[in-house]
Amino acid sequence: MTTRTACPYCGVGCGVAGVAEGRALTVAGDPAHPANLGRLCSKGSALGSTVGLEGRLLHPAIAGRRASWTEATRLVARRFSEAVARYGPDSVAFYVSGQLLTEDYYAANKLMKGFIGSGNIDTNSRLCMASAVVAHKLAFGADLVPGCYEDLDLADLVIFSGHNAAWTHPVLFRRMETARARGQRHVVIDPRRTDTAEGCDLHLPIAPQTDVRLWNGLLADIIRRGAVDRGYIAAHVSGFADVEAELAGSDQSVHAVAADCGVPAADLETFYRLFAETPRTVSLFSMGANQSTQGVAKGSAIINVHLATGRIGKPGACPFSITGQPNAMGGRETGGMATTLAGHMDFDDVARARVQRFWGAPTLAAAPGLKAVDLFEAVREGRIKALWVMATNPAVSLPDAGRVREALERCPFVVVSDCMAETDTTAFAHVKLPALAWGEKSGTVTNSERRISRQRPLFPAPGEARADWRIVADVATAMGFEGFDWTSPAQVFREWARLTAYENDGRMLNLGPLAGITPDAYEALEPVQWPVTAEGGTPRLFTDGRFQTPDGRARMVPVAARGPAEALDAAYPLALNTGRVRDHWHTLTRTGLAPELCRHAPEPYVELHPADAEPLGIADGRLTRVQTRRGEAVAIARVTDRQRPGAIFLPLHWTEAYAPNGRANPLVAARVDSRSGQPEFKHTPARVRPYRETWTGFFLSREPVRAPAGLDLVWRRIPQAACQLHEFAGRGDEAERAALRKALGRSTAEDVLLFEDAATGARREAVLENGRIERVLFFSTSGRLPPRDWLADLFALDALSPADRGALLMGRPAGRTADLSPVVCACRGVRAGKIAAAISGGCCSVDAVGEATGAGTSCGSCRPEIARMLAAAPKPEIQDAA
Ligand SMILES: Nc1nc2c(c(=O)[nH]1)N[C@H]1C(S)=C(S)[C@@H](COP(=O)(O)OP(=O)(O)OC[C@H]3O[C@@H](n4cnc5c(=O)[nH]c(N)nc54)[C@H](O)[C@@H]3O)O[C@H]1N2
Ligand SMILES: Nc1nc2c(c(=O)[nH]1)N[C@H]1C(S)=C(S)[C@@H](COP(=O)(O)OP(=O)(O)OC[C@H]3O[C@@H](n4cnc5c(=O)[nH]c(N)nc54)[C@H](O)[C@@H]3O)O[C@H]1N2
Ligand code: SF4
Ligand SMILES: [Mo]
Repeated sequence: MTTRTACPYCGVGCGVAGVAEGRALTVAGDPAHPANLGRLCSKGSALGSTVGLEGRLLHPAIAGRRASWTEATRLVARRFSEAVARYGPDSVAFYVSGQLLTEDYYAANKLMKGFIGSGNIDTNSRLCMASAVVAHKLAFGADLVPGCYEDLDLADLVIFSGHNAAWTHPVLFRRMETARARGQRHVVIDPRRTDTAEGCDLHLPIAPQTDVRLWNGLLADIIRRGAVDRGYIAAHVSGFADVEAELAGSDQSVHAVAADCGVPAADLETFYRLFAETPRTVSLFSMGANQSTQGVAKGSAIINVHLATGRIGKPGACPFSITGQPNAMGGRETGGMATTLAGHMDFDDVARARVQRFWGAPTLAAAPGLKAVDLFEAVREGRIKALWVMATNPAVSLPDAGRVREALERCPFVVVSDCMAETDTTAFAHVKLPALAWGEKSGTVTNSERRISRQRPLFPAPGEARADWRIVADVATAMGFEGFDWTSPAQVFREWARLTAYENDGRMLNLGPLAGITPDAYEALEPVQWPVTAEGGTPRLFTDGRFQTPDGRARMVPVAARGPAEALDAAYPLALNTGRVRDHWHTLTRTGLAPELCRHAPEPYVELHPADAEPLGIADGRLTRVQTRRGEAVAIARVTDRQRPGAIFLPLHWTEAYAPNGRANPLVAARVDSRSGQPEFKHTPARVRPYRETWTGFFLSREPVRAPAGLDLVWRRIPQAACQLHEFAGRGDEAERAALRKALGRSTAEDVLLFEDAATGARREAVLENGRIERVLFFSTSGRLPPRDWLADLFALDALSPADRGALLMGRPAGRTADLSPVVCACRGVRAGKIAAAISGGCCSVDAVGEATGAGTSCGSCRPEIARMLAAAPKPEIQDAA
């Protein structure tokens, strides 16, 4: 039986058609879902590899020992009640996530703001969407996303502002590539030449954090050209004169702006002209805009331009803040952020009284609570006595992560609800509560275009795992509160939909017609965009030029260009930027389970420009230290001119479990935008140094192994199809290697193959049991190690052939050379080497490469990378026909 559900990863919100058999799952894109029309990216396609039960948290645990639900629920209720009784409601906090369902979010927010009576519930969307939320509220009167995906099909110009859509919203990107075939143009504003920028019409590799200057310059240019829509402004917009006055305060000539932004004036001129001439323009903005101490200003500067040109509420024209997580939007709706109350209502007396009445709540939070970074600082300072973390991994994902770990360590009572038993955050939990995972849970999510979709279960609940909304409701009931006696997600949803309609005197977030939805109708709910009216959903907002402000007019907001919070200096001369890779999702708790998703970027890397690498002796592929005033990471150097000189990039994904030295966030400063509280993840002053390892090695085993304590190694675990690969490097001598050998455990097996060469420092050993390979450990002081693939594949065999056994310590099968290049196509497992061979063999288009190698023919996420390889390949000589 096929179940229609929604992908648990990004905010595109693709529909997934899944067929489950036991715990096995095959997935395809849901052709009927309007977000993806049947497509999936590499992550969505690999969902089947991530739904096994290995590593799952399947029963509650208190202080590391198994406990019953009754015991765990009572303990959590008691500790929270005690803290509230002794220290007041603001002594407790929830830290939640855009990966919760709307029903979960609604329940958690109701408990904290309505019954405990504190505003202290914040979400990881603070790290993600908070700046856009504030910019929306300033301009539109509420956190409203004007556009829809159809606008991306209809636009003639799409601007990607700090948005690497090719990797982070791949299915939408492919949709826009289709539009490009009919002439849509793409401008990318990003300091890096990303796969989104590769092959676009115009890439503006701006100096980090100069977006406000660029967008202000654009508005000034539009004014100069007389391209302002005076009629629209007169009818629908306030604040234009103030913005104009602000712009007049500095030199807005194209030359001056281009110089400040570090881009060629001619390119900026091209962009400005293209914008002025193209009414159907969508400006997408994402983390390159939001994750900044000027995040709100960046959003406002973008929205200002659209308001001044009347490019909003019209087909193919809008500013478009794209959401990251599957339900970032749902959290913003329900009140998951400490700065809103619920249902797009704030903390004014009228709204507070209304929500209290609706909930029948004994009390109500009087004021906004602590925002994520401040919240964890309050935990560290001992002001928070009990903390409950749900569906997020703050020990990895918050900035200045060392400080966050200190906070968790010091907190008297930490509860973590997660699907996985061992994350960097559950390590600090006094109580672990097992949550249902994707494929088990049931409820709704809202994607980037305000579209509500159902997540439906494919499997029965494993072990004792429970729905997040139910865990919250049980604790609320155990605390003695009424109003949490729901028995299904449909009931929670109905109550939520009723709240959106309750005394609604103009809130656009309104699901009124769904307030009476029957259980059957909830089961069958088709994707629908809010506001929901009697006629159905609403694709586009503001089509009548009315906004949710008291006078119905949008507001332009003057914004001044500033620098980043912490300027570069001689000691830390490089701008550290952080972000995502194509096939991984955040802290690897799920994509790390799919070996095919671990191949594209197997281990932590740092991208830097040759001009920064060469003087320091940093070569491509070598281990490199990245240092800031807060911490250090070690990563493989990728020396490339896709980076700007002076700027470096480190992915955010790796954790204690996978690469303890490769974590980004111990390095990132916890500086936030003063209005949104969103951290500046994209800019921390840094420096790089070669790591200078004296030896390297790798270890293959059937089970994952953690980096041994007490040894100063660079350690990475890379899951393989049939085993676990551990790569390491050290700076010590033979004693260090001996200590590692000891830590990895001596084998009791009889059958040990060993090769040692004291002269070259090489040592290779393989352990077999009953003819089956169990472990392989290779060391080298010369840097020469064989490829790992063939050895890793041997773990799939029940017994080795004599030939394989003979070749084992060579690390490669006799007479065959292996392709060591990275995997480009995750779905078909095609490596760069094979693609390069196809290109030099005459394939001159992405499709031709696909036909020859299979690469790019499944989900298509790798197509931009293949295009890049094609563009970089030497062109065959073209003979002029005489
Ligand atoms: N594969 C994958 N996809 C994901 C996720 C994932 O983990 N993996 N996570 C999801 C989530 S939660 C989110 S929030 C989204 C994020 O999606 P994106 O925002 O596209 O992702 P990032 O890589 O964080 O950052 C985007 C770009 O901002 C650029 N940038 C840095 N500084 C500046 C600047 O000063 N100005 C400008 N204009 N650009 C700058 C970076 O170089 C980077 O290329 O992705 C979602 N999709
Ligand atoms: N340096 C740097 N840091 C960043 C960013 C950046 O660009 N640079 N981006 C930031 C952004 S935009 C984001 S969104 C965050 C993301 O950061 P996190 O939210 O910390 O990352 P995830 O790995 O998605 O964590 C989700 C956790 O919830 C668990 N989980 C999954 N589903 C469920 C469920 O249904 N219920 C429960 N209870 N648990 C579940 C997973 O196992 C996992 O442990 O990272 C932020 N951190
Ligand atoms: S684009 Fe990929 S990750 Fe995002 S929702 Fe679609 S399939 Fe999932
Ligand atoms: Mo995000």
